[in-house]
Amino acid sequence: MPTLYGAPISPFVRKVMVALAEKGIAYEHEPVAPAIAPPEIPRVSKDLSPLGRIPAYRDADFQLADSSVIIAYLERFEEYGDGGLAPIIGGKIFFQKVAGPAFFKQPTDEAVVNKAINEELPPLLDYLETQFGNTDWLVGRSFSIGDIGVATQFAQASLCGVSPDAKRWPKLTAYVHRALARPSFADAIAKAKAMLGLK
Ligand SMILES: N[C@@H](CCC(=O)N[C@@H](CS)C(=O)NCC(=O)O)C(=O)O
Repeated sequence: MPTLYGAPISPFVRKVMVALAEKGIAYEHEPVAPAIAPPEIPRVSKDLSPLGRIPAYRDADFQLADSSVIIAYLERFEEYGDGGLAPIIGGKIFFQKVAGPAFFKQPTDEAVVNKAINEELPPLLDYLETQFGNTDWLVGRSFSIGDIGVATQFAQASLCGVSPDAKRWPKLTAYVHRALARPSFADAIAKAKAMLGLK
C-alpha cells in the first residue's frame, strides 16, 4: 500500500489526499511536518523530499515529492496512451489504413500494419492486461484522465476495425468496451466516424 507523508493542514498534502480519495486508492498516512519544523516534531526526511517540503509519497520501490508530481504519477496512464500506444496505433495502423488512403492518396502498406498489430502492439497490451485487478478503471475505482488517454487510442484502433483479441486480453477487452460505451466517448467516436464516412 502506498504511503503519503505530510500533515493534513498543508493545502498541498490535501491536494494529494483528495486525489487519492477521488480515485479510491487506499494508502497509509504519516502526517509529518516539513523539514524546517522544530526537531521535536516528526518531520519529513530529506531522503523522501530533497527540499524538505510536504507532501512526499512512497509506493513499492520508488518515492516522489511535490503534489503536482505525485498527482501526475497517479494519472500516469495518460502518457502510456500518448507516448506508448499512439505511435503504433495512430502512427502506423490508423495512418496506413485510414489517414494515408483518405487524405494523402497513399495506399495501405499491409506489412507495416501487420507488424504493428502482430509484433509491436501485443507487449503493450500484455502490460495493460496486468493492470486490472478487481477494478473497472486503470487508476483506483474511478474513471480518470489516465483512462481517457488510453481508451482514446483504442477508439482510434476501432476506427480501423482493430480491437484487442478478447481471448488473449479479456480484461483489457472488457475495459475498452466499458470505456468506449461511455456517452462522452460514444459521442466523440460517432463524430469521427461521420467525418470518415464510417458506419
Ligand atoms: N510545490 C510543492 C509545494 C509544497 C509546499 O510548499 N509545502 C509546504 C507545506 S504547506 C512546505 O513543505 N513548506 C516548507 C518549506 O518550504 O521549506 C507541492 O505542490 O508539493
